[in-house]
Amino acid sequence: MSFQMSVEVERKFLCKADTLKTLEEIGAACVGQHQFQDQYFDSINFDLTLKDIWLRKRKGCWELKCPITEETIGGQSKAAALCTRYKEITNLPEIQLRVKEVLKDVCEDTDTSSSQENESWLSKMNLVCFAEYKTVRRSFILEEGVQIDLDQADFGYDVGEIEVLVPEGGDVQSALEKIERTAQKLGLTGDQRVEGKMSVYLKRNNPQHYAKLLSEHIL
Ligand code: V4E
Repeated sequence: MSFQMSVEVERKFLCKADTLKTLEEIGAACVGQHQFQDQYFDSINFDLTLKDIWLRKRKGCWELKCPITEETIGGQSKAAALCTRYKEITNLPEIQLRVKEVLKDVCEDTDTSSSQENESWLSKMNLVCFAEYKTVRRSFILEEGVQIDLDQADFGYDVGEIEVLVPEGGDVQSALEKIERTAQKLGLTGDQRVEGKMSVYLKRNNPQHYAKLLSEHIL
């Protein structure tokens, strides 16, 4: 059986007053604006996120982001260090299998095979929603496969991201190069990773878990 799986390579950046003007000047095409709500789920002891595994529901669809293991991150360039790479899984049975595998020590063995249509699998696996927010996103395309999103989260945080989706087994290195080229065109100069929405959300709403994720080098 084959599952939809890709690697999302992404660099976040701070939105400035002139970011929209710069996007226009470099010829980025606006491909639309939409709003969505994200709900993130974990066990009450945060067994998933403490392993850098992020389970969310967006627009009625389930998504799981997991760290990639294949690539050696050590010795990477400064530009590559500013990017995150996560495996993105969108097939619900595959998501359930992976979550079950991570939670196997803290959760009874549950049969989730009949839980596709409803959300009973969440309670069977003792998963609860720990973060919920809405985002207004404006998306732009610069070169083929390179998307730039400007996000406004409803809790008062704006952030941009340059994103390339690499199909499984595809060329992550070339994605990193595309992101670096785009960052240069946008005039991004900082050499610090920029915080994502979740980081800021947890800092404000669950400082204890935020501190734990920081100390485990997950955020
Ligand atoms: C992977 C991750 C989290 C899940 C949310 O991922 P993110 O890409 O930040 O969300 P969003 O809304 O932009 O999703 P998209 O539409 O691009 O799929 S929450 C924290 N992480 C880890 C993480 C990290 N350690 N550092 C940075 C800069 N980002 C994310």
